[in-house]
Amino acid sequence: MAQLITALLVPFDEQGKLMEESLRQVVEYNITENKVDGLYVGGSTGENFMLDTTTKKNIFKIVKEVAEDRIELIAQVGSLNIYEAKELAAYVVNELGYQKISSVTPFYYKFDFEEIKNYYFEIVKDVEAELIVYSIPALTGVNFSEDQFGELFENPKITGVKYTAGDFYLMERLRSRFPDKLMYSGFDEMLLPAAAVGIDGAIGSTFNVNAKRARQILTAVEGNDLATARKVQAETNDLIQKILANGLYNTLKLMLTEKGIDMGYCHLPMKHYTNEQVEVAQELVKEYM
Ligand code: HMN
Repeated sequence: MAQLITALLVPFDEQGKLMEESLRQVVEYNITENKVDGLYVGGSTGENFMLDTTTKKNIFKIVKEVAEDRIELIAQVGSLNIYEAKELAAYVVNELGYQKISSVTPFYYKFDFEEIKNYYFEIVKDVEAELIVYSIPALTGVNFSEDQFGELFENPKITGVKYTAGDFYLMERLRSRFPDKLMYSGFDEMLLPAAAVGIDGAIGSTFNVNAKRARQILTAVEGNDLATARKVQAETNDLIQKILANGLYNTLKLMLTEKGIDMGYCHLPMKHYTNEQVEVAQELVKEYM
Protein backbone atom coordinates (compact mmCIF):
# COMPACT_ATOMS: atom_id res chain seq x y z
CA MET A 1 0.00 0.00 0.00
CA ALA A 2 1.37 3.41 -0.95
CA GLN A 3 2.19 5.59 2.04
CA LEU A 4 0.24 8.72 2.86
CA ILE A 5 2.59 11.41 4.15
CA THR A 6 1.44 14.84 5.30
CA ALA A 7 3.56 17.83 4.36
CA LEU A 8 3.39 19.40 7.79
CA LEU A 9 1.98 22.89 8.35
CA VAL A 10 3.83 24.94 10.96
CA PRO A 11 2.04 27.50 13.17
CA PHE A 12 3.52 30.97 13.71
CA ASP A 13 2.27 33.85 15.86
CA GLU A 14 1.74 37.37 14.53
CA GLN A 15 5.43 38.18 15.05
CA GLY A 16 6.53 35.08 13.11
CA LYS A 17 7.55 33.11 16.21
CA LEU A 18 7.01 29.35 16.26
CA MET A 19 3.91 28.32 18.28
CA GLU A 20 5.35 25.22 19.91
CA GLU A 21 2.23 23.87 21.62
CA SER A 22 0.19 24.15 18.43
CA LEU A 23 2.96 22.38 16.53
CA ARG A 24 2.71 19.50 18.98
CA GLN A 25 -1.05 19.40 18.46
CA VAL A 26 -0.92 19.38 14.67
CA VAL A 27 1.58 16.52 14.72
CA GLU A 28 -0.66 14.53 17.06
CA TYR A 29 -3.73 15.36 14.95
CA ASN A 30 -2.04 13.97 11.85
CA ILE A 31 -1.14 10.77 13.65
CA THR A 32 -4.36 10.04 15.54
CA GLU A 33 -7.08 11.75 13.47
CA ASN A 34 -5.66 11.76 9.95
CA LYS A 35 -3.94 8.41 10.53
CA VAL A 36 -1.20 9.20 8.05
CA ASP A 37 1.88 7.02 7.64
CA GLY A 38 4.38 9.81 7.87
CA LEU A 39 5.23 13.50 8.01
CA TYR A 40 7.35 15.54 5.63
CA VAL A 41 8.87 18.17 7.90
CA GLY A 42 10.41 21.44 6.74
CA GLY A 43 8.99 21.52 3.24
CA SER A 44 7.30 24.32 1.36
CA THR A 45 4.19 23.72 3.45
CA GLY A 46 6.24 24.24 6.58
CA GLU A 47 7.22 27.70 5.24
CA ASN A 48 10.77 26.45 5.80
CA PHE A 49 12.68 28.66 3.39
CA MET A 50 11.74 31.77 5.41
CA LEU A 51 13.12 30.43 8.69
CA ASP A 52 16.43 30.65 10.55
CA THR A 53 18.51 27.58 11.40
CA THR A 54 17.59 27.55 15.11
CA THR A 55 13.87 27.55 14.34
CA LYS A 56 14.29 24.79 11.74
CA LYS A 57 16.11 22.65 14.31
CA ASN A 58 13.47 23.34 16.95
CA ILE A 59 10.71 22.22 14.58
CA PHE A 60 12.53 18.97 13.73
CA LYS A 61 13.08 18.34 17.46
CA ILE A 62 9.49 18.97 18.54
CA VAL A 63 8.07 16.83 15.75
CA LYS A 64 10.31 13.92 16.73
CA GLU A 65 9.45 14.32 20.43
CA VAL A 66 5.72 14.05 19.68
CA ALA A 67 5.80 11.45 16.93
CA GLU A 68 8.57 9.30 18.42
CA ASP A 69 8.68 6.19 16.23
CA ARG A 70 4.95 5.96 15.60
CA ILE A 71 5.18 7.11 11.97
CA GLU A 72 7.88 7.77 9.41
CA LEU A 73 9.52 11.20 9.48
CA ILE A 74 11.28 12.81 6.54
CA ALA A 75 13.28 15.97 7.25
CA GLN A 76 13.63 18.43 4.39
CA VAL A 77 17.06 19.95 5.02
CA GLY A 78 17.74 21.55 1.65
CA SER A 79 18.96 25.11 1.62
CA LEU A 80 20.76 27.47 -0.71
CA ASN A 81 23.39 27.48 2.01
CA ILE A 82 24.90 24.01 1.58
CA TYR A 83 26.63 24.23 4.96
CA GLU A 84 23.29 24.82 6.62
CA ALA A 85 21.86 21.82 4.75
CA LYS A 86 24.73 19.64 5.99
CA GLU A 87 24.39 20.95 9.55
CA LEU A 88 20.65 20.22 9.54
CA ALA A 89 21.21 16.76 8.06
CA ALA A 90 23.76 15.90 10.76
CA TYR A 91 21.44 17.25 13.44
CA VAL A 92 18.31 15.35 12.42
CA VAL A 93 20.12 12.08 11.73
CA ASN A 94 22.73 11.95 14.51
CA GLU A 95 20.93 13.77 17.31
CA LEU A 96 17.26 13.13 16.59
CA GLY A 97 17.33 9.76 14.84
CA TYR A 98 15.56 10.66 11.57
CA GLN A 99 16.23 7.93 9.01
CA LYS A 100 15.27 9.84 5.90
CA ILE A 101 16.21 13.30 4.77
CA SER A 102 15.13 15.19 1.69
CA SER A 103 16.51 18.17 -0.08
CA VAL A 104 15.01 20.62 -2.51
CA THR A 105 17.01 21.28 -5.66
CA PRO A 106 19.10 24.43 -5.13
CA PHE A 107 17.19 27.36 -6.60
CA TYR A 108 17.47 31.09 -7.48
CA TYR A 109 20.89 30.90 -9.19
CA LYS A 110 20.86 28.94 -12.40
CA PHE A 111 23.08 26.09 -11.19
CA ASP A 112 24.05 23.59 -13.85
CA PHE A 113 23.43 19.88 -13.37
CA GLU A 114 26.99 19.16 -12.25
CA GLU A 115 26.66 21.75 -9.50
CA ILE A 116 23.31 20.32 -8.43
CA LYS A 117 24.70 16.78 -8.41
CA ASN A 118 27.66 17.92 -6.29
CA TYR A 119 25.21 19.57 -3.90
CA TYR A 120 23.32 16.31 -3.36
CA PHE A 121 26.42 14.15 -3.09
CA GLU A 122 27.95 16.58 -0.61
CA ILE A 123 24.82 16.62 1.59
CA VAL A 124 24.68 12.82 1.90
CA LYS A 125 28.45 12.32 2.15
CA ASP A 126 28.76 12.54 5.93
CA VAL A 127 25.38 11.23 7.14
CA GLU A 128 24.04 7.71 7.45
CA ALA A 129 20.60 8.34 6.01
CA GLU A 130 18.62 7.96 2.84
CA LEU A 131 17.96 11.09 0.82
CA ILE A 132 14.84 11.80 -1.22
CA VAL A 133 15.39 14.37 -3.97
CA TYR A 134 12.71 17.07 -3.73
CA SER A 135 11.93 18.01 -7.32
CA ILE A 136 9.46 20.86 -7.75
CA PRO A 137 10.25 22.55 -11.07
CA ALA A 138 7.37 25.05 -10.86
CA LEU A 139 8.93 26.69 -7.80
CA THR A 140 12.66 26.09 -8.39
CA GLY A 141 12.94 26.27 -12.20
CA VAL A 142 15.03 23.08 -12.09
CA ASN A 143 13.92 20.29 -14.43
CA PHE A 144 15.81 16.99 -14.47
CA SER A 145 15.84 14.63 -17.44
CA GLU A 146 15.40 10.90 -17.03
CA ASP A 147 19.16 10.41 -17.40
CA GLN A 148 19.95 13.12 -14.86
CA PHE A 149 17.71 11.39 -12.31
CA GLY A 150 19.69 8.26 -13.21
CA GLU A 151 22.98 10.01 -12.39
CA LEU A 152 21.67 11.13 -9.00
CA PHE A 153 20.32 7.64 -8.28
CA GLU A 154 23.77 6.15 -8.89
CA ASN A 155 24.56 7.31 -5.37
CA PRO A 156 23.17 4.49 -3.18
CA LYS A 157 22.23 6.94 -0.44
CA ILE A 158 19.90 8.77 -2.85
CA THR A 159 16.94 6.46 -2.64
CA GLY A 160 14.06 8.31 -4.23
CA VAL A 161 12.31 11.40 -5.44
CA LYS A 162 9.44 13.54 -4.29
CA TYR A 163 8.06 14.30 -7.69
CA THR A 164 5.94 17.46 -7.65
CA ALA A 165 5.12 17.89 -11.32
CA GLY A 166 2.38 17.05 -13.77
CA ASP A 167 4.58 15.28 -16.32
CA PHE A 168 3.25 11.74 -16.08
CA TYR A 169 5.31 10.55 -19.02
CA LEU A 170 8.52 11.30 -17.14
CA MET A 171 7.03 9.86 -13.97
CA GLU A 172 6.27 6.60 -15.74
CA ARG A 173 9.72 6.46 -17.34
CA LEU A 174 11.34 6.88 -13.92
CA ARG A 175 9.01 4.31 -12.36
CA SER A 176 9.89 1.70 -14.98
CA ARG A 177 13.60 2.41 -15.14
CA PHE A 178 14.22 2.68 -11.39
CA PRO A 179 11.81 0.19 -9.78
CA ASP A 180 13.95 0.02 -6.63
CA LYS A 181 13.94 3.77 -6.00
CA LEU A 182 11.13 5.40 -4.04
CA MET A 183 8.66 7.51 -5.98
CA TYR A 184 6.53 9.95 -3.96
CA SER A 185 3.99 12.10 -5.76
CA GLY A 186 3.68 15.73 -4.70
CA PHE A 187 0.49 17.11 -6.23
CA ASP A 188 -2.59 16.08 -4.25
CA GLU A 189 -4.94 17.10 -7.07
CA MET A 190 -3.18 14.52 -9.31
CA LEU A 191 -3.08 11.69 -6.79
CA LEU A 192 -5.21 9.33 -8.88
CA PRO A 193 -3.02 9.41 -12.02
CA ALA A 194 0.13 9.22 -9.87
CA ALA A 195 -1.25 6.20 -8.01
CA ALA A 196 -2.04 4.61 -11.37
CA VAL A 197 1.61 4.96 -12.39
CA GLY A 198 2.56 3.07 -9.24
CA ILE A 199 3.92 5.40 -6.56
CA ASP A 200 5.39 4.30 -3.23
CA GLY A 201 3.74 7.20 -1.45
CA ALA A 202 2.24 10.65 -1.69
CA ILE A 203 3.43 13.74 0.17
CA GLY A 204 0.91 16.55 0.36
CA SER A 205 -0.13 19.71 2.15
CA THR A 206 -3.87 19.09 1.85
CA PHE A 207 -3.58 15.79 3.74
CA ASN A 208 -3.55 18.00 6.87
CA VAL A 209 -7.30 18.45 6.25
CA ASN A 210 -8.25 15.81 3.66
CA ALA A 211 -6.31 12.68 4.56
CA LYS A 212 -9.31 10.36 4.60
CA ARG A 213 -10.23 11.05 0.98
CA ALA A 214 -6.60 10.78 -0.09
CA ARG A 215 -6.42 7.37 1.57
CA GLN A 216 -9.62 6.30 -0.21
CA ILE A 217 -8.10 7.24 -3.56
CA LEU A 218 -4.96 5.17 -2.90
CA THR A 219 -7.02 2.20 -1.69
CA ALA A 220 -9.42 2.39 -4.63
CA VAL A 221 -6.65 2.56 -7.24
CA GLU A 222 -4.80 -0.34 -5.65
CA GLY A 223 -8.06 -2.33 -5.57
CA ASN A 224 -8.69 -1.54 -9.27
CA ASP A 225 -11.85 0.38 -8.33
CA LEU A 226 -11.43 3.25 -10.76
CA ALA A 227 -15.01 4.51 -10.39
CA THR A 228 -14.53 5.15 -6.67
CA ALA A 229 -11.09 6.65 -7.21
CA ARG A 230 -12.52 9.10 -9.76
CA LYS A 231 -15.44 10.07 -7.56
CA VAL A 232 -13.24 10.75 -4.52
CA GLN A 233 -10.60 12.58 -6.59
CA ALA A 234 -13.38 14.81 -7.96
CA GLU A 235 -14.64 15.66 -4.45
CA THR A 236 -11.04 16.23 -3.39
CA ASN A 237 -10.42 18.54 -6.30
CA ASP A 238 -13.59 20.53 -5.57
CA LEU A 239 -12.07 21.12 -2.15
CA ILE A 240 -8.53 21.81 -3.39
CA GLN A 241 -9.83 24.27 -5.99
CA LYS A 242 -11.63 26.24 -3.27
CA ILE A 243 -8.60 26.10 -0.97
CA LEU A 244 -6.29 27.40 -3.72
CA ALA A 245 -8.73 30.18 -4.63
CA ASN A 246 -8.83 31.29 -0.98
CA GLY A 247 -5.02 31.15 -0.45
CA LEU A 248 -3.38 27.74 0.11
CA TYR A 249 -1.49 27.92 3.39
CA ASN A 250 -3.74 30.48 5.08
CA THR A 251 -6.80 28.37 4.30
CA LEU A 252 -5.26 25.09 5.46
CA LYS A 253 -4.21 26.78 8.69
CA LEU A 254 -7.61 28.39 9.20
CA MET A 255 -9.36 25.06 8.65
CA LEU A 256 -7.25 23.42 11.37
CA THR A 257 -7.81 26.42 13.64
CA GLU A 258 -11.55 25.91 13.13
CA LYS A 259 -11.03 22.27 14.19
CA GLY A 260 -9.50 23.45 17.49
CA ILE A 261 -5.75 23.70 16.78
CA ASP A 262 -4.68 27.35 16.78
CA MET A 263 -2.41 27.46 13.72
CA GLY A 264 -1.74 31.21 13.95
CA TYR A 265 -0.50 33.00 10.87
CA CYS A 266 1.67 32.47 7.83
CA HIS A 267 5.22 33.75 8.07
CA LEU A 268 5.91 37.19 6.57
CA PRO A 269 6.32 38.12 3.76
CA MET A 270 3.29 35.85 3.26
CA LYS A 271 0.09 37.77 3.94
CA HIS A 272 -1.83 37.42 7.18
CA TYR A 273 -5.40 36.24 6.58
CA THR A 274 -8.50 38.40 6.16
CA ASN A 275 -11.99 37.98 7.66
CA GLU A 276 -13.28 36.84 4.27
CA GLN A 277 -10.70 34.05 4.19
CA VAL A 278 -11.78 32.97 7.66
CA GLU A 279 -15.41 32.74 6.56
CA VAL A 280 -14.56 30.62 3.53
CA ALA A 281 -12.40 28.30 5.64
CA GLN A 282 -15.23 27.84 8.14
CA GLU A 283 -17.59 26.89 5.32
CA LEU A 284 -15.07 24.40 3.93
CA VAL A 285 -14.73 22.72 7.31
CA LYS A 286 -18.52 22.32 7.51
CA GLU A 287 -18.76 20.94 4.00
CA TYR A 288 -15.69 18.70 3.79
CA MET A 289 -14.28 17.77 7.22
C1 HMN B 1 6.10 20.42 0.82
O1 HMN B 1 7.25 20.61 0.43
O2 HMN B 1 5.68 20.91 1.85
C2 HMN B 1 5.15 19.57 0.06
O3 HMN B 1 5.68 18.38 -0.22
C3 HMN B 1 4.61 20.27 -1.07
C4 HMN B 1 3.45 19.55 -1.70
O4 HMN B 1 3.88 18.85 -2.84
C5 HMN B 1 2.45 20.60 -2.05
N1 HMN B 1 3.06 21.51 -2.98
C6 HMN B 1 3.10 22.83 -2.72
O5 HMN B 1 2.57 23.35 -1.77
C7 HMN B 1 3.87 23.63 -3.70
C8 HMN B 1 1.15 20.03 -2.56
O6 HMN B 1 0.60 19.27 -1.53
C9 HMN B 1 0.19 21.16 -2.96
O7 HMN B 1 0.09 22.10 -1.91
C10 HMN B 1 -1.20 20.65 -3.28
O8 HMN B 1 -1.12 19.64 -4.25
C11 HMN B 1 -2.10 21.80 -3.76
O9 HMN B 1 -1.64 22.30 -4.99
